[in-house]
Amino acid sequence: RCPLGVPLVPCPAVGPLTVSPLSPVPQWARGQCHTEVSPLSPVHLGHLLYHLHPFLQRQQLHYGIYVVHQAGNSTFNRAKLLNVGVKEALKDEDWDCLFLHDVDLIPENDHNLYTCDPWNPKHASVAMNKFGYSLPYPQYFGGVSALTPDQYMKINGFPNEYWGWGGEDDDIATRVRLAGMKISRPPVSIGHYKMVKHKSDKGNEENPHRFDLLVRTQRSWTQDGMNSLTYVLLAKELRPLYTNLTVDIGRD
Ligand code: NGS
Repeated sequence: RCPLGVPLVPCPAVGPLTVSPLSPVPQWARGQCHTEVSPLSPVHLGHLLYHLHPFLQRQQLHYGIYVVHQAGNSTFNRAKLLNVGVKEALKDEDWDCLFLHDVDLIPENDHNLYTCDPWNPKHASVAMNKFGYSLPYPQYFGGVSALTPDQYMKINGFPNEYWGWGGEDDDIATRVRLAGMKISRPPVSIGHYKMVKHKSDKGNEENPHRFDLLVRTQRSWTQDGMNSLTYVLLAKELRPLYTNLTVDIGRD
């Protein structure tokens, strides 16, 4: 597990990267957060930061990156870690855009602007190398997304109840629809991402309950999300290249 976890990058072991894929959250131009989450090694975070800082600087954005680490050995919970990254990032600054970013995805095109669509939640990672640079299915919302704080609260944030791999991104796509919005996307020629290879993550095994949870989204989304988020922040360190959050989010 990573010794820490986001722009929300979630990392097992010490906590999440709310980039986390847990995540550190990069934020820019008067407010954008990057969050990534995922149970990945510090090597992935190093790669991401190496590419992301110059990328965001070329776009002349004011930003911050928050990496969210999931403390302990409980099953990974990407979406909850991202909620934590957002909550903590918004305590620091009045960010106007939140990027929720997996730690293993590197943007490949400078025209992929890390800004929010003022009208609709944006799905940025529309063309990943692992899917042959196309969407795997029309409603896919995984990888990298961007919402204004208003949009994030309108969908009640991300679900807290998906422990393990899969389904949470589909739940989020459903929330967007149920909240009366649409998914906005950059052109496929622009939303290119390279996934840094890794084996399947220990502590992030397939969630066997994900299909049961997904059929309940319509009933659960107003009760499960930012308005029900609980966690214990174990550490918040301002490092030179990112803010590192280590959080106890409980267990399944
Ligand atoms: C779907 C998953 C999503 C996942 C997507 C891509 O089947 O959470 O595959 O997965 N939905 C469910 O399991 C319900 S990937 O190829 O990146 O491992 O994001």
